[in-house]
Amino acid sequence: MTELRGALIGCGFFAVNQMNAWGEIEGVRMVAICDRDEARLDAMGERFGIAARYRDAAEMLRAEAPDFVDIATTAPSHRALVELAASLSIPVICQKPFAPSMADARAMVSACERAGVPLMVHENFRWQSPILRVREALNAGTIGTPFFGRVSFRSAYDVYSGQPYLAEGERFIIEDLGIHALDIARFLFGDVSAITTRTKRVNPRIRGEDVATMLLDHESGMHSVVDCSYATKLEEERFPQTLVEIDGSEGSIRLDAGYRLTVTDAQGTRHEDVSPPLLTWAERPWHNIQESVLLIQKHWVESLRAGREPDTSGRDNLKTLALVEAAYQGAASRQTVDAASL
Ligand code: NAD
Ligand code: 89Y
Repeated sequence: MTELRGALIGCGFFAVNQMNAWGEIEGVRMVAICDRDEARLDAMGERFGIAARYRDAAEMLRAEAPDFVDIATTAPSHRALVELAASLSIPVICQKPFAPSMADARAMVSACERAGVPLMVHENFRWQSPILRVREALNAGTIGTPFFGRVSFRSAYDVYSGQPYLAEGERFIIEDLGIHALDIARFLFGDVSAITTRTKRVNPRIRGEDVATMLLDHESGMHSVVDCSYATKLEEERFPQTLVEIDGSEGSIRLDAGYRLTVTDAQGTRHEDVSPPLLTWAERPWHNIQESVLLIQKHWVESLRAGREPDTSGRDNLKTLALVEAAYQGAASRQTVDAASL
């Protein structure tokens, strides 16, 4: 097996997880890192023993010619960096949110397609092992035909201290977190034809919305509710658990707090603890997300080696991003938005 040489752009808050996960994947070596901010660049370099450090992404990619590049910057920089990778024929992973607009996202997908360059969006929530177990239970078919779904994320965890930009943008929860929940809804229930959205800002110290409730019409005919909040103070903080409800003609599935999976069907009710493992480098409560980073990056390596399109390719992610745009449009107009209109 030939070794894959990777390079990272963006040495901020979340990239540490990506670097830790790369370190666990056999046949991959991260050879170079880049950040405009020298202090962050050096901190990451020291932590992971990487000497090849660059302030400029183009300079790094030209000098190192890596087998892939992992972009862990925030959305405004994504288009220029993905187009740069495509122009140099370097396979590319890009963090979510993929782009600040559909126009940018489409341009990035086209640039990579024209160049024949694989592109995956780091849309990792569908790779959380509890969510994978829900899909397995659903695919087993014992609950019959699903007619209702709910994907719910409600918390009051302080995400602003680690990611201060979340408090500053005009858009917040749908673009940052709801995007994952919408992707999970697509993953479990299929593509969406229309979306109806209501939003609110509860926390007066942030600029965007911190509560969103969305009703989805799926192409299959089923309906689901995707709800998210960073203003929900509960007896027990659940961050970053996504809860799921599915009702079918012959039974139901619940992923409840504490990673408790319950399946009810003609055989009766079964409970299962589907808690994610605590990886050596992970820490609670982030371990659920951290495990999904490892799983999505393994999927990238397998897809790249096999010449297969990754499940959360740029092309696939256009559909999730379109739901984000449609949700903001619908929240503003208070109208149901046809997903195809985007
Ligand atoms: P951050 O601001 O802490 O880090 C981003 C880094 O990128 C900064 O150090 C910045 O200097 C650098 N940077 C920006 N543009 C650059 C450029 N052109 N060249 C070189 N360096 C550049 O951000 P973060 O909190 O780590 O988030 C990064 C992305 O990860 C965001 O899009 C966020 O939504 C996403 N994220 C994803 C998950 C997940 O579970 N998938 C979780 C948290 C954050
Ligand atoms: O940025 C967000 C993400 O993708 O997962 C959780 C998060 O870090 C805060 O909402």
